[in-house]
Amino acid sequence: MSIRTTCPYCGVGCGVIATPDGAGGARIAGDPDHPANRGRLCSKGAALGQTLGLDARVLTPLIGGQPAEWDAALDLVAARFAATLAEHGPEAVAFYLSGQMLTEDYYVANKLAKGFLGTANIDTNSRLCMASTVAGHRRAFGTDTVPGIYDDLEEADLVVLVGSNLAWCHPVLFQRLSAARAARGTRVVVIDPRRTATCEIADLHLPLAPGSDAALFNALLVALADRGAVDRGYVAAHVAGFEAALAEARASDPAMTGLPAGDLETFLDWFCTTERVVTVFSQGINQSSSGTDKVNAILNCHLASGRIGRPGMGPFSVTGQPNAMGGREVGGLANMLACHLELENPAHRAAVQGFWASPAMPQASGLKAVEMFRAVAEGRIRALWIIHTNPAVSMPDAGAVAAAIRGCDFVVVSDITQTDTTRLAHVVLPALAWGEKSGTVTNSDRTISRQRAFLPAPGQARADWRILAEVARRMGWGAAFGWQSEAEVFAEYAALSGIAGQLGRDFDISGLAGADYDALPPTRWPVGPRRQGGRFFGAGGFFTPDARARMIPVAPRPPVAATGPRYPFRLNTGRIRDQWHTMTRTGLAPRLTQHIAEPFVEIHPEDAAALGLAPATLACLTSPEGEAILRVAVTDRVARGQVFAPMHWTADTAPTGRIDRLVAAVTDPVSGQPESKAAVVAIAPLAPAWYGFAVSTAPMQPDATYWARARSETGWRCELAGLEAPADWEAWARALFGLPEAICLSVEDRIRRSWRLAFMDGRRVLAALFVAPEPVELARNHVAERLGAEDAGLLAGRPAQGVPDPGPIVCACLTVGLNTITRAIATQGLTSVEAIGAALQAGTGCGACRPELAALLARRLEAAE
Ligand SMILES: Nc1nc2c(c(=O)[nH]1)N[C@H]1C(S)=C(S)[C@@H](COP(=O)(O)OP(=O)(O)OC[C@H]3O[C@@H](n4cnc5c(=O)[nH]c(N)nc54)[C@H](O)[C@@H]3O)O[C@H]1N2
Ligand SMILES: Nc1nc2c(c(=O)[nH]1)N[C@H]1C(S)=C(S)[C@@H](COP(=O)(O)OP(=O)(O)OC[C@H]3O[C@@H](n4cnc5c(=O)[nH]c(N)nc54)[C@H](O)[C@@H]3O)O[C@H]1N2
Ligand code: SF4
Ligand SMILES: [Mo]
Repeated sequence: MSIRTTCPYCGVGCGVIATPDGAGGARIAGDPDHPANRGRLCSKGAALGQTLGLDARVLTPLIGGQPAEWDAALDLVAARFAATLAEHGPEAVAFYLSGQMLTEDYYVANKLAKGFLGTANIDTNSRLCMASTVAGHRRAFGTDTVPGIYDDLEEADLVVLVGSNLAWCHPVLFQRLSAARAARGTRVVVIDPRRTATCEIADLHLPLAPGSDAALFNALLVALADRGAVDRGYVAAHVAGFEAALAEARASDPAMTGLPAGDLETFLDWFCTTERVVTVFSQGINQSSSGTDKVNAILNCHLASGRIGRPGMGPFSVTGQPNAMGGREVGGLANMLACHLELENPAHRAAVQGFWASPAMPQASGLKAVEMFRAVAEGRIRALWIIHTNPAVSMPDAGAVAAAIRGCDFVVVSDITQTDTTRLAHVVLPALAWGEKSGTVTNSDRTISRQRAFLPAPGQARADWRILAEVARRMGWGAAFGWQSEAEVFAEYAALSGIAGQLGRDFDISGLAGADYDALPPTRWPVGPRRQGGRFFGAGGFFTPDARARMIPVAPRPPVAATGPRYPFRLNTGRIRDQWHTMTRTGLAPRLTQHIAEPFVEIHPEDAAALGLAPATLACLTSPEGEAILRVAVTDRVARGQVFAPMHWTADTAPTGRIDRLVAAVTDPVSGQPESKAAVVAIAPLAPAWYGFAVSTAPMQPDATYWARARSETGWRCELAGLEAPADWEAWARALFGLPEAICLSVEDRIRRSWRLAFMDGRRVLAALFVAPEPVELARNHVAERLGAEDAGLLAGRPAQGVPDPGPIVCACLTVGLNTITRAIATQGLTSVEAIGAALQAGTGCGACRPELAALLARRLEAAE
């Protein structure tokens, strides 16, 4: 039987239809009836079926790393939190949560912390993600309200993407925008220091200087004013602060952006002369020491031009995590209460406390993520519960954060698998994963969708909210935490939102309090007596005392860390197409590691030449905080003086690739959001004595200076490098593979000083290692596929003559390789992405690789000219 549910990855919130196969797996398809995706899925969503296995799961509670009974674990957690509370007060306990928790989980955690433990020290990874948008929205609108809906992207004539790599991070929205552009000629502007895959549909790319967005949007505000594009009527009726914001904008210097005058002018002209404009913004804006101001600089332009809350118009913050929006609604952040009520507003506080009949409520905001881990390090927080997030990897200054967690008196982590963070915990609690748990999430356009279980609960795993409620019961609050199902939790939350609605807040879903939870279709809030769904603010009605929006004067500020002789490069960080954050789930899908299988740093060709960095060698990056070793990707997609590295690798997958070890814990003064996109680093070549590539049917824990491992269809693959070559390669390889007895076939090439070793059990190849003094060149996917074969043909490193090597996989959905595509372009004379699709099917799945296909075509045409 098929079950309708929602994708657990990005904030697009695509509907998924899962059909269990009865053996623990499921067939996954896009839900044609879900308004977010209408049947589409991206490569990550489509590969969800490959992530359902149980072999990597934690399926019993662990105390001190040893399996334990639930009762023992829960008693211990309750006792330690109670003791810490009694001895050191509510400031000494803390929760660190996640925008990936379901709304019901979030509601219960928040009720326990704020209402019963009486601590406001409950913050979430949304602090690293959406906090600047939340703060910007609240300053401008009075509440954290996203005015628009997804349809606006299709109804706009101009879409400006600022600090958003939509093609890779919100692929289904990217597809919707691409289709609209093809159909009606929507203009697209991409504002990003880097030429990303998203630029493939850009009519204009503005590679502005890192962190200079506020100067750009100030220039836009001035242009709107000087060219008659201000909506005087809207401003007069619904906006306050126009003159002050404009005066401050006039004082700032557009030259800060470093953009060519002609390109800047084109942007200003397009924006001023187009009524239907949507400005999409994401982490290039939020993750900045001036993120809140940047958000307001964008909102200012939409408020001044009155282009907000009408079809095809508005500022549009796209959320990252599947329930980033739900977490904001339910009050996950240290300064919020549920339903967009404010912790520091006495009337709001009293309303929530009354509704919960709670014994204790904090009077002031708690510690925000970066401050929270500082307090952990300083021993001010002595009991910490981390749920559904991996801060030892994803927090800035991650080395210090890991040390703080390790040093804390008592740490509980709820997760589904072992991570860099669980390994530091006293107690690990096994949670139900996607497909097993049930609840609701809210996507970027305020649509609430159900996640539904379609698999049985494995082992002893339990739903996150039930674990929290069990601890609350053990602390003596059973009556307030006595729900029997997530439907009951949701109903309580919906009822509370009715009170918020009465208090004049935007978030009211009281209309869903009695709804049929099981059958709940995707529903956009609000759903209350005052209003239903739709857009906000087209006719004003802001949630400020005078119902007017506020324009905020913004003085642009550069990133806090300045580059200089010691750290000459600006390090930008972010995401890749086929991996999700710390890879605990996407890393299980072999199909998703075929696109990019190891951590890398993108560097401009001239910088690479000056540093003596050849493509595919390794570079050592050093910041004031730490060090990393990354594969060198030479590309002019980044500007000179700037480098880009992804955030996904961990101690588990590539210990020297943990990028947040380099990022300083510098934050925005208003939102507390860290500046994850503007670290400073020095770069030097690493000079390994050898490079290696290994495949094995079993996981490898190499003893090498550099390694990065990933799953393959047949087992594992691993990139390696070392500063000193072992004396005996065969012995070293045996230790690496744990194969002391296997038969070894080895080939030494004395001229190239390279080694190839295969290990067999008499019949099948179990493992192979390739070593060379320079980066090993071979057909990696081919070698990985041949593992397990009954001959050692894989030692050739590439397919036999006459059998073409598909090369690195470009289209993850249909597994089509680079070589196959370039060959077909050349031999079949293909000239369009559609023609490639017709010939090879590449790009016809999720479409996320279409920008790459277009780039291959462009390169081919260039070469032909
Ligand atoms: N494949 C994939 N998709 C994801 C995720 C994932 O892990 N993998 N994670 C999800 C989550 S939680 C989030 S928050 C979103 C993030 O989605 P995005 O924000 O789109 O992704 P990022 O790669 O973090 O950063 C976006 C861009 O900001 C640019 N940038 C850096 N500095 C500046 C600047 O000063 N100004 C401007 N204008 N741009 C700048 C970077 O070059 C980068 O291309 O993605 C979501 N979707
Ligand atoms: N340098 C740099 N750092 C960044 C960013 C950046 O752009 N650059 N981006 C930041 C942003 S926007 C974000 S959102 C964060 C993301 O960073 P994290 O939240 O730390 O990353 P995830 O890998 O998504 O962690 C989710 C964890 O939840 C676990 N999990 C999965 N399902 C369940 C479940 O049902 N229950 C429980 N209890 N656990 C579960 C997973 O195994 C995993 O360990 O990273 C931030 N860090
Ligand atoms: S775009 Fe991809 S990752 Fe995001 S919700 Fe849809 S299928 Fe999931
Ligand atoms: Mo995020």
